Amino acid sequence: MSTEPHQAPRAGGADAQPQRSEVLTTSQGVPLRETNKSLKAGPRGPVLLQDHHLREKITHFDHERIPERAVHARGAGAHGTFTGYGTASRLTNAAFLQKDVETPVFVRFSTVAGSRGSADTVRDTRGFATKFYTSEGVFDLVGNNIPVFFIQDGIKFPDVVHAVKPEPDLEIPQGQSAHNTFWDFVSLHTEAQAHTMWNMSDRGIPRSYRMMEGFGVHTFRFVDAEGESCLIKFHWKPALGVHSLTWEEALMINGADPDFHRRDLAAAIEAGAYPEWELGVQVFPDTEEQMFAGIDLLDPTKFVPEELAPVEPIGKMTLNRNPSNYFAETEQVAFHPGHLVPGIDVTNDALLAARLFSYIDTQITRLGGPNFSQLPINQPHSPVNDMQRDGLHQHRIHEGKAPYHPNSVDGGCPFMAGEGNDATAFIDVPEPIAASAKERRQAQSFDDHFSQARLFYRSLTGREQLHVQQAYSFELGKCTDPAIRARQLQALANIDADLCRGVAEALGLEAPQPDREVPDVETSAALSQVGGTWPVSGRSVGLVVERSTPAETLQRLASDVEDAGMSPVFVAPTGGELADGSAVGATFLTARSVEFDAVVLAAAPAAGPDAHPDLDGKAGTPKPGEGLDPRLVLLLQETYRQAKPIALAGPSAETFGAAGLPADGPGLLHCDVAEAIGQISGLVAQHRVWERFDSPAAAS
Ligand code: HDE
Repeated sequence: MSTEPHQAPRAGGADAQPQRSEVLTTSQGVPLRETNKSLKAGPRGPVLLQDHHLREKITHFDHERIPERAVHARGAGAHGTFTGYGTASRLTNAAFLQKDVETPVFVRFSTVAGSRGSADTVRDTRGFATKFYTSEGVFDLVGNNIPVFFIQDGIKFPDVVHAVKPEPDLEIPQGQSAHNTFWDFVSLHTEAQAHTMWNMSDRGIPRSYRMMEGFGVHTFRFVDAEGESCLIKFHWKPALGVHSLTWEEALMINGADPDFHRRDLAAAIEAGAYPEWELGVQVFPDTEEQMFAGIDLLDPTKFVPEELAPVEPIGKMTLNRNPSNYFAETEQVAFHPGHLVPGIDVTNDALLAARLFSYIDTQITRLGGPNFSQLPINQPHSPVNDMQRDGLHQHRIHEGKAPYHPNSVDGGCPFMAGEGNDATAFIDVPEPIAASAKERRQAQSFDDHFSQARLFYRSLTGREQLHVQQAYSFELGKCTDPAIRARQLQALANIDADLCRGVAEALGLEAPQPDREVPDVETSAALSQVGGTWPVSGRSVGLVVERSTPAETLQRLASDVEDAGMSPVFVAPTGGELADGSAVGATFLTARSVEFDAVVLAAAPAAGPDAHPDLDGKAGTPKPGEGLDPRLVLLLQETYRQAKPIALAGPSAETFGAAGLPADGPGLLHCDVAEAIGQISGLVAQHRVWERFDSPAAAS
């Protein structure tokens, strides 16, 4: 079964508008003879106002930009398919979750704080929003890569966003939380501490959108055909595992390739390494208290460890098509947590309540009126038969005379679901509302702001904890206000004494004592990213070659990399053609270590006249013709520092020494061309050569 698109013009379809070979026209379809010169009174005379083409062209250009999203402005999208396993059938009658039902999807990943042109690898939460074009209408799952949020009540959203966005006087810093106002807010409003802890961990700097988990954050409801309901939390689990950059990599990428995540997603899809996630749910009984294991399920600053409530897989998503036009699709897509289908309902989470009106409201400004769901990317693939009329950018030509219900003028059409038809309708769960006084107050079960931050921190390995400590030290080191630093140290003292001590030491301050009792926690092994092996699909391997590298070596290495599902990039001292006729993918000047998950040397070019002068001093370089090219030395040293595997498939084992690396360092291989990629992919499958971090030349 599959839901075919109903009305949406598809990229590449009959309605798509590529540059065509036909005659260039004005917007009114009038053919043009000239578009490069404006109409003037003589060749050097003034431009005439009557030049309609000039005015039309410039006016359209003047209005090409729309307001960027207030949050999540920077994003990347992809199309794909979701297939239900049928395992959720016992819990919900949502059609797209039934067995083998295929549903088209569009996903938009994003950072939160930066503006539309900001860098991809900043430390931040990532958005993970999915639009399911189901047979029963659009369902949007608008989640993040972190399962907890900064605030418990939507009324605080403008505050947290104003605090993290660039400070308003100078609009500094861009896409960063490392500044006074952010830390001022989270240290005063301590319910933000748990989310902040996740941000300071490696989750804040993902290796790729393809390697992130996604979370619905709020508790939702599933409802079956009999009206039985349960509470659920949504989880996306990436097939490639959850992996992160090192902080040093993130910083370097921000300069070397600010589009790194966007490019990585598109390149993997282009190469056929389609990213996949399994959708799963944690299931809880829909009791009156809506508590589970002491955790208030309506508190979005809390998550439920998987050890307490396992994630049950209910379907799989594959992203297999890149957008054809960024603006039309990725920019104009409009998500909304209130876009629900029969079988899925909301709960009384006060954060969710504010979201339920915010998202339509924002689209009205951003997309210029109430008809945004008529934009191709937002159109349901099921029939739309609403009675909304007119408004800015109305694209439908509605017929009939009676867009109201009930009516007799148009024969009573349209009818309600169930009135002589078999349409399934959305049914609100008849949840009893306890009689209570109106009040601006939070339940007591929302009061503990620290134990889940502690739970997360203590569940990490020592290496990951060190990263957290370094991240806090960096961010607070960028805060110039001593009172803010002191207040955040106090919050850390309540979370974990060792963490607090480490950060205090880096800041040159005294570590305070806790100022309250925080309940102790069981750790959750599922939270650590270290350990395990994962598919290497779509990973990038830099193959260092030179013009003289034999064609058979080039072909063998490239085809072995491709057979392993990874992407080969030939890196050579200069651009041009290689012995097998293929092109150099990156030169020593343009390539940077951070672009590769592993490096294999089929050649070890010596310093040449084209060595970049800036690097000479840094790498202590030999003269042309002697020793390794300094840019190659830099590439190898950085790759080593970031604990990524390196193989010598041709050059002598002394090459490691010549690059200043310990010959017996972990993850340094010396092998035949035929074995190189097999050995390398075994190490890439672990994401990093973790032992390397314990050796002196490595970054942490
Ligand atoms: Fe959003 N959020 N949000 N948010 N959010 C937006 O909607 C908002 C929240 C999330 O790729 C905006 O169309 C309020 C939680 C994602 O297009 C805006 C509150 C979670 C995206 C908005 C929240 C999210 C947005 C900006 C608190 C994780 C990007 C433009 C009450 C579960 C979607 C837009 C995309 C975008 C409001 C809290 C995730 C302004 C008021 C919690 C992934 O309407």
